[in-house]
Amino acid sequence: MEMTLRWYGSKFDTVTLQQIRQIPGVTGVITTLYDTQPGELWEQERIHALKEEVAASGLHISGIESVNIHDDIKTGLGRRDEYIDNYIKTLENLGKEDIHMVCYNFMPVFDWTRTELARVLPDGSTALAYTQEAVDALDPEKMFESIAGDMNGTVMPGWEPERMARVKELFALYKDVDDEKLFANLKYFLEAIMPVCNKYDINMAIHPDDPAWSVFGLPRIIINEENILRMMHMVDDVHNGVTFCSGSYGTNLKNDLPHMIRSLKGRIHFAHVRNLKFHSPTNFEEAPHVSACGSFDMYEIVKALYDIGFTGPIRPDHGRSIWGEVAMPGYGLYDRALGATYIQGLWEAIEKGAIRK
Ligand code: DNO
Repeated sequence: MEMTLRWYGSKFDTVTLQQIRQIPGVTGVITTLYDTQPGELWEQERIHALKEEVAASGLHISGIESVNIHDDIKTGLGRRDEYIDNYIKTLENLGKEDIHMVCYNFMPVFDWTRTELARVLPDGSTALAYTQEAVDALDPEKMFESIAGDMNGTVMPGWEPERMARVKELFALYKDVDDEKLFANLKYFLEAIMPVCNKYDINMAIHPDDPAWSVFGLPRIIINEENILRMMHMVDDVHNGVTFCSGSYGTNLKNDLPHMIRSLKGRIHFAHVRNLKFHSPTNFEEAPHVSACGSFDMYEIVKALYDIGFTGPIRPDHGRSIWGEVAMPGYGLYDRALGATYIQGLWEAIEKGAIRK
């Protein structure tokens, strides 16, 4: 594995490349052209400039999170073929710049959904949190408004104000899209992009739906082992893989995370490792990465990744806001840096333990 950190680019992130470079063991960043819109073609020059900027700080680009998918592709409507063509050209440009991993999601309307961005924990830190009760009580059109005040002036991925202004229209777009339709549209997209992925050896890593169930009655398909295996088999190519995000699959306590990792051997191209603390099956917060602080056995999760021979980029995921840091919720420096060193500690112990046996 390679330890990485997500970085949104110097115009958008409160964390600098220099700071990331100083986190022990972190050698790469997972980044994006954050100001591009879904469906837009990424020019090679811009990718190249980003690559140079990252390289100048002594790091490199380990992958992209995300090249977002236009709603016409997810719904199978309108200009989907044109947007798929742009996606293919974007992948080609990434490949030419020697970038080989792309994370994306196929979630309708909302990307990841949390109902609180700053739940205060007993130690005074704040964390992202979710309760189903809050979602059930909310008009989806008010979802953005309900959390916007806690975004610390940042633009959160999937929660861009321009997109949120169109929520009603987006809901209308998905009105005839059910799980089967979404699977079919995903298949159509994957089949179209696999040739370019093969040509440039680009690993596509679909991000799970977060939370891993339907919200606001919208279809959500990347939620459990059965569905991801279906997705992998329907376009059976090694480049059609997944982002294993413990905090997303883990929202559903029925998902056995280490078991899922083992069943996805060879197709996990990217790992997001984080812990959650449950108060009930539908009320949880994003805990510090350490096992003792949350509900997951992080040792078992990292061990499963080690056991399947995972060699891709791994990143700590959302952190709490600690030590007074003001940043994009989930994406401050300090708690994620602690997460990065903790995960590396687990990895080292597992690796050395395995060698000595
Ligand atoms: C949230 C992230 C997601 C993820 C996308 C991938 O913090 O994990 O926004 O990046 O779903 O496309």
